[in-house]
Amino acid sequence: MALERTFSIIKPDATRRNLTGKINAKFEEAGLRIIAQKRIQMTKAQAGTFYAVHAERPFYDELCTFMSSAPVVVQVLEGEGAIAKNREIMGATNPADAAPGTIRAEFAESVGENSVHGSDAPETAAEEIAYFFAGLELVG
Ligand code: DAT
Ligand code: MG
Repeated sequence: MALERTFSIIKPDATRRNLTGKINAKFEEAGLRIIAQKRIQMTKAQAGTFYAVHAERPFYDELCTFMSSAPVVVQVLEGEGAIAKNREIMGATNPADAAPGTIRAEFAESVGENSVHGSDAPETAAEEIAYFFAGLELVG
């Protein structure tokens, strides 16, 4: 399996509850390396661009309001098969369906406020990393 990079967000529901360290521990224990990380607060327009793929979904406005409601931690995770591995560590979108031990099973509050984002494919990972980070900020 190849060394990959994926993009991750620790969402407002998690930063509000001071869960950044506990979530990062899950990534590191699973062998993912945090090679870039910063705390930012997005505007609603910036969240809207990030989630443009969901623009036609009924929850889009609520999603963009939530994602801009408080600080988030944006990060790049590196490791063998990092994209799929991170999706496993995160668990299913709806915490009610998330496997025991996953971040969403342990921490998510609802399907909308579900603690973490993770890229779903190599193309989206590259686009999402480039939206938030300059190349020089990735220190692998
Ligand atoms: P994921 O974050 O697991 O990749 P997704 O890409 O389908 O899930 O959706 C992006 C985000 O949109 C998700 O993390 C939370 C929100 N969302 C998805 N489905 C939703 C729903 N049925 N109701 C409210 N928010 C939802
Ligand atoms: Mg997604």
